[in-house]
Amino acid sequence: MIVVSREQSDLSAIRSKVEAGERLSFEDGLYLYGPDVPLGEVAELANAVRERKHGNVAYYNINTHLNATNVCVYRCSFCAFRADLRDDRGYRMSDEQILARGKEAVEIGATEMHIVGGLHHQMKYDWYLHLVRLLHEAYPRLHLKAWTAVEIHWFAHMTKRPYRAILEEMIEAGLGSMPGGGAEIFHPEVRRQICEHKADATPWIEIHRTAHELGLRTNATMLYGHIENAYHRIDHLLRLRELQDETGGFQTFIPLAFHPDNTRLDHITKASALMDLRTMAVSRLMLDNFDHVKAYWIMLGVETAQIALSYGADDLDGTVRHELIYHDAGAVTPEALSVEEIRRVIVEAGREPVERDTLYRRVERTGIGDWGLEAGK
Ligand code: V47
Repeated sequence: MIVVSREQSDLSAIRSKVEAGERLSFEDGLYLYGPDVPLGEVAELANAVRERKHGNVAYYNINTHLNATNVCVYRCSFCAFRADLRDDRGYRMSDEQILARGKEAVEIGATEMHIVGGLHHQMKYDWYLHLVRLLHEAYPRLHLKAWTAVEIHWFAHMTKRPYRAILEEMIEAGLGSMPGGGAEIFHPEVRRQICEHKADATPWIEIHRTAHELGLRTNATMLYGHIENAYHRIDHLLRLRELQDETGGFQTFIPLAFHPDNTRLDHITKASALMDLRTMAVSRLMLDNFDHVKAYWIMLGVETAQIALSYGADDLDGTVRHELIYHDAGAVTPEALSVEEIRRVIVEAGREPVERDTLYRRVERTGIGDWGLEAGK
């Protein structure tokens, strides 16, 4: 339960708490979003926490995306990626196409494939399970970070089986971890307006709790810059912090700025870079029990992501290939960065680039496809 007290916040009290490693309250979070607090001050505090946890290191990985279908039963108002069953834009990949993506991933030296997609009206759970098994059997070293809690909820609904049974079967087929999507904004006031029918906060949290109990590491996201306000954002962060206290299973938090193009919310102006940076910094400060905060360059743009490395973020996600969700919604970032480019972005920001695998183990490389984990990891 989120406790809201009558405590008054001010910046010097917040600074003392951050310096002493004490936890910030709901009111502190709201205050940090308020007009009285200069962004530079929030950044300084977030950067202190980031450097306490990670020194000067900034992480990246070599990764690729697979969205095996965009056909989706849900109609989230913020989504430009989904298509109807009979839409010309609708697609579903064949086994050959999926395997070709796996082959390409291994050839470019990727350690991770991020797999999410639509909830196809006609495809049964077995297709989604088969897809994981197919890729894992062909490319066992490729870590499959797959399915949001919304997808797991849909599989459980289709099969009338518990989340645990679905997750156990997916792990057996080759699932390595879960991405943090589908969280959007947990507060029902917002959620019922932007994604009314899909899994709400309770199953999202329960599925991540179950995944953590089964030893899966997962991520968490927050979609901001649409109809929500600071109250909803802090509520969202504290619900995540509460589950992390209980399980410790989250690895990374990723704030995601809403991109309005081609969505039903296209009248909304995209959040400014200042709002992106404040959200990054406030997230770092509120989520004291999360190891990592990611500046997803695809969503932020390379320049803002680079600056975010001094606003609380310690990770840029990866080189990325075949990203569709943001590019369909108007993102103008490149389709991929080369390893040289992502390392340069980090070095230019004054940080030390470290290649990691999905579980944040350091990767050592002697060639593109020739990689191993640092000794002892
Ligand atoms: O859940 C969808 C968001 C998420 C739009 O775990 C949109 O490492 C902005 O979760 N504008 C999917 N956002 C992406 C995601 C993610 C990304 C990178 C890394 C990780 C990770 C996870 O994208 C969705 C939704 O919140 N989204 N449409 C849009 N128009």
